[in-house]
Amino acid sequence: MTAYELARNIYAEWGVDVEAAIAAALSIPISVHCWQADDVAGFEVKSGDVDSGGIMATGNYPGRARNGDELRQDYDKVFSLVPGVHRANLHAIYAETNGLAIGRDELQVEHFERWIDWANSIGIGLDFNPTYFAHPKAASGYTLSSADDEVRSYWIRHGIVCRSIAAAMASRQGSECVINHWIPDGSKDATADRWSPRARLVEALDEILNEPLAGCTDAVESKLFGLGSEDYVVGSFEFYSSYALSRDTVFCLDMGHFHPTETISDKLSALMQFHPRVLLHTSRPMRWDSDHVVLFNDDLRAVFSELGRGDAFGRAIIALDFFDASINRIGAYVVGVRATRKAILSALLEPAAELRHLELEGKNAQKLALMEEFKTLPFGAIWDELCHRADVPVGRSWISEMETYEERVLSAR
Ligand code: RNT
Ligand code: ZN
Repeated sequence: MTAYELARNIYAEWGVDVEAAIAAALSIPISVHCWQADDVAGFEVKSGDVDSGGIMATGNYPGRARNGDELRQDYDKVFSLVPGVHRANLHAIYAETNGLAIGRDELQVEHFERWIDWANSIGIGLDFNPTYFAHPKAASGYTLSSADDEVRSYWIRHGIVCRSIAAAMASRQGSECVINHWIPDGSKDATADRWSPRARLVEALDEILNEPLAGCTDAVESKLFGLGSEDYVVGSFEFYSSYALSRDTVFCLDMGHFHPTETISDKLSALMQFHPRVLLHTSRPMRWDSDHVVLFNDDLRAVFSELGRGDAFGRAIIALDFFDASINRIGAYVVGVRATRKAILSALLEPAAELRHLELEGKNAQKLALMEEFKTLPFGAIWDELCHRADVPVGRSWISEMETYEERVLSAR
């Protein structure tokens, strides 16, 4: 008997259908962000230094992708090392404009033509994000909520052109394109007026999202604080949760956007009583919103376990959001994507019905005991089998592929 068969039998004794769990785990899409490949730099023709907009990649490991071809080459490598269905998640600053400086309010789908062709050629879907940061017009710290009419309307136009790009992507790929709106707006220190920026943000978003566009699924992402917006973030949790609910828009929760001891896993069963869908940014905050590479740790497992227990995988859109410039970036991707897929598989293997039943019966010691036993079941053998079926490297063997790619490709950049 193989290790997998043994493991499958052990889970079967728990009433878990391992075959069904593997198939389901492989079919859930993970949207892989493009910005780990180049430390959120983008391809824009830049004039001088611009403020990063409150997010920061640290490190200077060699091999950063410098253009679309290099980034797509990195994506191809990553996709060959991770199992299951994936999508690629682009930001507007990854437009390919042939060296021309194009205003963000003038971007068109033609600037993403090469991305769309590539995605279609490898059979994946694209998701999209307007880039409301790292730009001279974001230097004041305010974009869509700015009091300056000219600045605000520039960013409104950006949001509008990005939605039409997302709709065009959706029609070309034959699946929805999720477009996530995150703005850095806020204040470093004690602000006198927390009201007006929020009122302006409601209006600006209403203007951007006014027209329903086929295939374009809008999401809005909240945040607690950012670098340079420690005192006040306009788009807070309460703001966007309420906005999304009242405007039939998807609410996005990033694992790094809360107080250090606050977890998003507890929020899902509350929010999803009301929100039909949520977008998740899997990330790993360390002491703050540090965007470390996602690992298969308790936090991540708890998020997907909640989706499993609530039978809510079909209502969650899963996307990654981390960036570490201090290690091999392909390795960062593969570790993070594999960890996320592992957490999905682990959630689908959980004997949720039995645990619920024990709890209902008041057998709480038994429930706790089973939860503990579950942690040491032979999960590794099932994960390996999933990788094997998806025709990607099993176990540690992908590491040498990363090293070869570094030698041949990354070190030449
Ligand atoms: C920032 C948000 C946002 C960005 C990306 C690049 O705190 O998490 O999602 O990380 O859009
Ligand atoms: Zn995020």
